[in-house]
Amino acid sequence: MNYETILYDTANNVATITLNRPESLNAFNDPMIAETIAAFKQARRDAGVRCIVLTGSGRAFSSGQDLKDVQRWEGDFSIGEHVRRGYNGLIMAIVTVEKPVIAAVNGVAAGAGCGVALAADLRIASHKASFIQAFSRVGLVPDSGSTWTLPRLIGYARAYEMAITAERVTAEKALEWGLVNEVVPDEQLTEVVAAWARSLAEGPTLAFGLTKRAMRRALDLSLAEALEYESYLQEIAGRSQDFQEGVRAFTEKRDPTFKGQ
Ligand code: LHQ
Repeated sequence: MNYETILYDTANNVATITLNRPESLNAFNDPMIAETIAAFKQARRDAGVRCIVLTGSGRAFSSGQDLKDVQRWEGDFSIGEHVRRGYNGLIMAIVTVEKPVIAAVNGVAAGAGCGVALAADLRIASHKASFIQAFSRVGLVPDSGSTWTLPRLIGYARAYEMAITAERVTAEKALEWGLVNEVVPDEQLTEVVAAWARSLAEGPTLAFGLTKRAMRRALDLSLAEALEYESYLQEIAGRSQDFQEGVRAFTEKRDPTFKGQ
């Protein structure tokens, strides 16, 4: 597939999606929203892809909605429909793909760009990264799932503070708050993310995908319902080649070779 606003690359069972509008700090215009959704669908369909990395080109992860596009919107333009048709689909594409998604946060993630980073399963941040719930700077409410993800990740008070102050949260603060999994020196980000992605792509990726489904679903379930859903998914994982291989490797005292099947 040919993309104009993003880069899509696969190597070693890892798909890397790079937001590629560096002149606007990777602001989302309509084509970039559509192409990022298409890229996640492409990665979902490709059985050879066992881990997905999302990052930005240049010095930013993403500055959110392209505000220069906004100025061209006509009077009766529906922002609600724009969000419904665009960002909602993008967030759902990220959270429903049953493969681990790593956001390699290379710089600022603002507004919808922050929401997109928060939708990933893991966030590895450069020490130059920062997170800004910039929506209120332009008189809007958080979208792109931020009202759902942010309080779950860092608690209500901090989430609300980020939303109403729209202040920059540094990578170090984000680590302290549990917003990111790891912070690394900028020059090591690519290497550290590649090591994470390689390790995940060599893992029992069927189980990783089912784990994502279970944990995301459990956020809305009672304990009794979650226990039942775990049993259901364990039935599936327990029939996988990876389970057989894992047990065999343990008894043979060697490292397992997982196929994600
Ligand atoms: C940009 C942008 C940008 C265009 C930097 N657009 N060009 C949903 C539905 C409908 C409507 C609206 O929104 C939403 C959801 C949202 O995402 S709302 C939040 C939208 N985003 C923002 O409010 C963030 C705007 N950007 C900034 O506050 C700053 O650029 C940050 C803090 C991200 C980075 O600051 P600096 O490092 O100082 O960079 P800069 O401001 O100098 O930007 C560099 C260039 O990028 C500059 O262009 P220029 O031609 O002057 O060099 C900016 O105009 C451009 N740019 N963000 N969102």
